Amino acid sequence: MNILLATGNAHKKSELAAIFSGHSIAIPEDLGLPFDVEEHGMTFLDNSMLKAQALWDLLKERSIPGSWAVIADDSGLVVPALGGAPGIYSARYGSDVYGRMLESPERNRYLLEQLGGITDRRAFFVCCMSLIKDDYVHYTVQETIEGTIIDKEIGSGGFGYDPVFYIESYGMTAAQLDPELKNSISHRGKAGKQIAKLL
Ligand code: ITT
Repeated sequence: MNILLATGNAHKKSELAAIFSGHSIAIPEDLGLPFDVEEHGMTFLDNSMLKAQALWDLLKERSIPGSWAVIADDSGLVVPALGGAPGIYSARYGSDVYGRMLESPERNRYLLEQLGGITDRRAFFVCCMSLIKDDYVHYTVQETIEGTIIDKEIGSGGFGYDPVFYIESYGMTAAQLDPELKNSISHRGKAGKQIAKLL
């Protein structure tokens, strides 16, 4: 099946391409589609469905030939000791303070500053993934992976908050995991597996 991913994040694309390896994967850029949707929802669910619907509408509006399924993923890091932050604002965390989008290492430093003096380091990643196969055939699943936030970045794999997200049962950060292993246990990997079954 042809799958169009509602993302501009290259790391997500490569993780999702591995999860949906039996299918042909494209992102809007590959089809020359100008896809930039404002994520104004209040939950991962809102934003995931909003991105999927916006891309589905665009696909139809442009009459792109072929039979397509659209998949969107809204994800982020939730830290209970910070009241759930960065949560749905994970990609933009700290940008209100700095007046610009931060690079991942800067964002991780900002997160560690916010956690200064806090001993409860529990955190989890959330991934809400939506599939649209037809105007009236929509599916959404949401998954998590638990970990703790450590005081410095370790590892060079993955992306975003992976270097500060430590997974107890593997004794390493998400950035130290082999990509295949990350995909088999992560929030995105678990959600993707459910969506793959629905495909
Ligand atoms: P798209 O909306 O274009 O897909 P995005 O990066 O803006 O790309 P989100 O709105 O879903 O995606 O924001 C997710 C942010 O949460 C992402 O930029 C990372 O900072 C963080 N994040 C999500 N999944 C992650 C993972 O597996 N590892 C590390 N950080 C992750």
